[in-house]
Amino acid sequence: MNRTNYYPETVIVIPTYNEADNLPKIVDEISNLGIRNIGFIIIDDGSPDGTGKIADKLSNKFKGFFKVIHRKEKMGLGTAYVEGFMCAVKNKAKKIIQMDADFSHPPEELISINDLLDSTDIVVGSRYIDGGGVDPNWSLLRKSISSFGNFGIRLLMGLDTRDVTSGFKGYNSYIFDKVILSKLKLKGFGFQAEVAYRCQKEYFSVIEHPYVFIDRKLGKSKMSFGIIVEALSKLLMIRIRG
Ligand SMILES: Nc1nc2c(ncn2[C@@H]2O[C@H](COP(=O)(O)OP(=O)(O)OP(=O)(O)O)[C@@H](O)[C@H]2O)c(=O)[nH]1
Ligand SMILES: [Mg+2]
Repeated sequence: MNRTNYYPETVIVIPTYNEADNLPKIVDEISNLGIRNIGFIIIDDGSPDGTGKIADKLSNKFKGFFKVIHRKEKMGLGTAYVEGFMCAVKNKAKKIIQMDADFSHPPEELISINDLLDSTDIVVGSRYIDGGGVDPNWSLLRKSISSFGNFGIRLLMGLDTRDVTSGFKGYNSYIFDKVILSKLKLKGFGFQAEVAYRCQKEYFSVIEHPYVFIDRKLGKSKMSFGIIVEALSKLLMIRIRG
């Protein structure tokens, strides 16, 4: 197959920072789901554990579309997604699905998300609708922080979507004609709500698809207090300025 002339129908966009143990496993699971004409875009921020090199090896092995974007240092989830989505659009992907590398987003749900994208503009993997949920091992405190945080951001931004901080989402790529990627501002997990806000302003149709968020088994979380402060302060500014 001539990979230079090969356009994927569905592209899975995965940002990675120190995911050496997870990345090969998740690519393997996703590849075996039987989704037609699937491709991958991995955005690695110079992971000290060698995830970038592992991604290159996977790219050489994979038969279809597989791009690895290497950035020198850790620059945040939001900017990684922007580069990944831009690359997907440039390569004429029809559907773009974002997910984490750490198995918190169950790969098997991709089948439904991919199918649902035929009947709606956007699909949001949702923890906060019937059938969705979070890891049963979470303490009541952690569950409360997560759901109140989500509810607070939803209220702040005036969003209809129930799971506004979801990082498990699919888009028909034409939405990025209206939601201008270079204008997105948030670097951390608040990026998810910023995209949800921009999509709602353009009246795109959204279907929420339930999934259960499972805690990572391998590797470490990159969530930090700074990322939460960024989300709240910048989202407030976006809401005020529109
Ligand atoms: N390229 C890139 N990827 C990142 C960055 N920060 C996190 N990631 C990746 O983004 C995904 C989500 O990051 P996690 O560390 O799991 O953060 P989280 O899901 O918000 O936190 P947990 O709930 O603890 O898992 C994973 O695939 C990470 O490897 C970053 O700055 N750059
Ligand atoms: Mg995670």
